Amino acid sequence: MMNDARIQVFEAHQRSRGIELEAVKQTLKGLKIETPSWGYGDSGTRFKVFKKAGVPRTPFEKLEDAAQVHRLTGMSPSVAVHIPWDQVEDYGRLREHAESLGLRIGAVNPNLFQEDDYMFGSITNADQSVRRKAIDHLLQCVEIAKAVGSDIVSLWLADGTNYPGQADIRQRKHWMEEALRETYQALDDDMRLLIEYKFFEPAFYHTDLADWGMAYNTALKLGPQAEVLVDTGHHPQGTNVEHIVAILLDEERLGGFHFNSRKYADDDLIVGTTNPYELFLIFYQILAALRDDRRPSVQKTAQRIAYMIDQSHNIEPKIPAMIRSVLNVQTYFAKALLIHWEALSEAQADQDVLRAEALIREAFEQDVEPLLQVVREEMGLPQDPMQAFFESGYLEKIQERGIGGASW
Ligand code: LRH
Ligand code: MN
Repeated sequence: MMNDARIQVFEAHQRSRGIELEAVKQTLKGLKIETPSWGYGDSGTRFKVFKKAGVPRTPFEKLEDAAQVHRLTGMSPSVAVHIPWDQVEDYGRLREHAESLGLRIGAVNPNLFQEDDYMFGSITNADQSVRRKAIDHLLQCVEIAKAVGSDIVSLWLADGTNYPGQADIRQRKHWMEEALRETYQALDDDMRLLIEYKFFEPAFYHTDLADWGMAYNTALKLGPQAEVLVDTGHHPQGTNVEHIVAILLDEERLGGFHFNSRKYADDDLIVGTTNPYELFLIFYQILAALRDDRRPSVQKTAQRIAYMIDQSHNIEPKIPAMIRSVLNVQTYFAKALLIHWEALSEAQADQDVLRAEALIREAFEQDVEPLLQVVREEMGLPQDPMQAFFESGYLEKIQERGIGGASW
């Protein structure tokens, strides 16, 4: 356990900053971050997929690896699945296996980007039979979500074109909306359809769902169970992602995140490793919305955001990379919880620009390690989840799986 002195210094300092630590700890204990089944498999770039020993060979083994992350961090009780990467005979058995590991199946992700038929698009394809095939896959994923007890279908469309003139962009939009309407109508009342946008790749001229505005417009047209998913790697350089988050929150259409980080394009690197301040500022906007008693429906939207990791660990050991990711999200969420909100609203009211900026940066600069240690202690979790993993012998045990596990 970290020496009490350091924790007492931290607690005294936060009290002097006017921070209510008990409330902060409660909020931190409630933070849940879903991990992606595909983050445990082999993955790579168009240049190379490096095969590693011990990689899970089945969706069942992916759940077993995910269970290690939850056991050690206490924050990842659900796993997102991708169909057909996680296709199984009996989804009831997959659900039971998850529950036997203390997990639940989270977002179900359809895959409309790996069939040859989708070369010119899936639900936007000019060929009606291809659109029908794609819609049937979406409807199958809605049924899989019901079978595994999931309330989220999370859709990313790779659809787009590579050259001007290649296709009728507006006609594709109508085919897309028609297909999503049919999918939306298949949802149960407690389910949500999350719409993920991306400004390019694999299409290199136009992408049918390229930015938050197109996803938001589509969600509005579908209905209240349709929301936007923000993948932090899907924006052009220079985009103010936390601004988009604030707008989608205020419009009550922010449904979830795919957290990762990037330096150039959709690099899918470990979240918080290249631009931690952006991650912190995203949580600043979310916590500001959570505290906004003037707008209870915005608070409700902020309370049910689905926090998910979406990364490809091309060279990193998979499970440690996932533990690192969850701990990074926890760290920057904790820093945002240490914002002095009263002082901030005073500075904003006084239009005291430098004071306001300082209050935000100051929270980012807080060392939250003592706080995280106390929270882990109170949750009965190891002080250093990463060290605990390496000492668990689990990595050695899974080497028996050999090389050639699941990859996407
Ligand atoms: C697309 C994406 C999408 C997933 C895939 C694994 O870039 O972010 O969320 O389906 O990665
Ligand atoms: Mn994503």
